[in-house]
Amino acid sequence: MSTSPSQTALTIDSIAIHKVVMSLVEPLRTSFGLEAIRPVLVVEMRSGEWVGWGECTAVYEAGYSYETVGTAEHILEHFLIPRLLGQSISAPSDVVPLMAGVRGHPLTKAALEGAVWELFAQARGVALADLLWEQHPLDAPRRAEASVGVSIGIQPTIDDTLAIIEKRLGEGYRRIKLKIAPGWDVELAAVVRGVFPDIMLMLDANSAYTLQDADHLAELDRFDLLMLEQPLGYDDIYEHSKLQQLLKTPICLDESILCANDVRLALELGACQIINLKPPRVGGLTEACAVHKLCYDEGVPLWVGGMLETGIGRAQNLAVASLPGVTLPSDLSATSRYYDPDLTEPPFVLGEHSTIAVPDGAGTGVRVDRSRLEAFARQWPAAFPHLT
Ligand code: OSB
Ligand code: MG
Repeated sequence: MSTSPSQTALTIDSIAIHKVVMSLVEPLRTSFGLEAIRPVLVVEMRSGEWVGWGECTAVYEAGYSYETVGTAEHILEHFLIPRLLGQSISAPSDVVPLMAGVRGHPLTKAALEGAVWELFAQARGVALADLLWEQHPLDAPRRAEASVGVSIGIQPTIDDTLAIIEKRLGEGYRRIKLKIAPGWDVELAAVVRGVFPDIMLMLDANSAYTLQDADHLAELDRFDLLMLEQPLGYDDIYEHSKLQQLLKTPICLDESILCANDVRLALELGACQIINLKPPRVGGLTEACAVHKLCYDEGVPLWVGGMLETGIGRAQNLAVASLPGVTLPSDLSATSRYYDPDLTEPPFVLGEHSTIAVPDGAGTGVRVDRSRLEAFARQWPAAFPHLT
């Protein structure tokens, strides 16, 4: 490297999009649908000798978010990539104002932003986790491993759920999250609590209820839940503040937190007690660092959510989960639970005490396996002919 590490300026020379098909080892059923095969847009960004990778977490349908793979490709190709090509950037966060002229589309922007962060981590020869920590230096250091838990989808029967919980506890996961929906909630929680009285248990509704369900949701208070994630509208904060007054169970917001200011609003209104931080949902790692700093300063419990990312997005989420303000277990399980094989090597494995080690090497600590990238890309035309 010719420049001094803190003054690295990088020019974005090229950006390629790879369209790959990822088949989940275990499909996930949520209140908004079933995910089994995911079309994923992977961004490969080059600057001189460096390569940075990003992943767009938008999926086929507008279920979790209004963004889809189709909208993401359109916005990338016509509006975002042209704004970045040839630009010289002196810090990763410089890319945020370059994209600000395009409103919304956080999952799409995050794909490019993540690649820029990786470029800088590589060029500076530091771990992405350390680069993120430097964004807002705090009294506390980052952690060498992230505390993690596992998320379990809606199953055909409660007995099936019990069997999966048993298996996950056996694998070493210490925090269990169950997806719920109307008709799959209070009885499920009652049975699970009866069988596993002491586990760290939480529920995620993915916006499946309304404020009229408040009395029903209050029945969950008996089960000593760690939290109830996003019970009401995907874009709501106000009604969650009404619901939180009626519940003892802490509400955690996921879908409706799109930036640090949403966290401020939610805290001022008393809409939640816990924040789920998904870096792509807030538009990327720069805003993720801002959310983290706010929660750290305000003493708000925080954890990192997941959206079934490949190893590219998972490595970035893991770096965020290493930050000191992340105080609760994150939705980051072992690679083998999601994809086998994944796009990246080495796989993430579950360590002692329900943790995953945060890579120390330069960059994200994972490398993309190009032959797999190409093999998964070849599956696209047959799997998603209308998206070619
Ligand atoms: O709501 O947290 C969510 C997956 C896709 C979209 C939304 C969500 C999820 C998960 C998966 O809960 C968490 C995981 O298995 O890592
Ligand atoms: Mg959620």
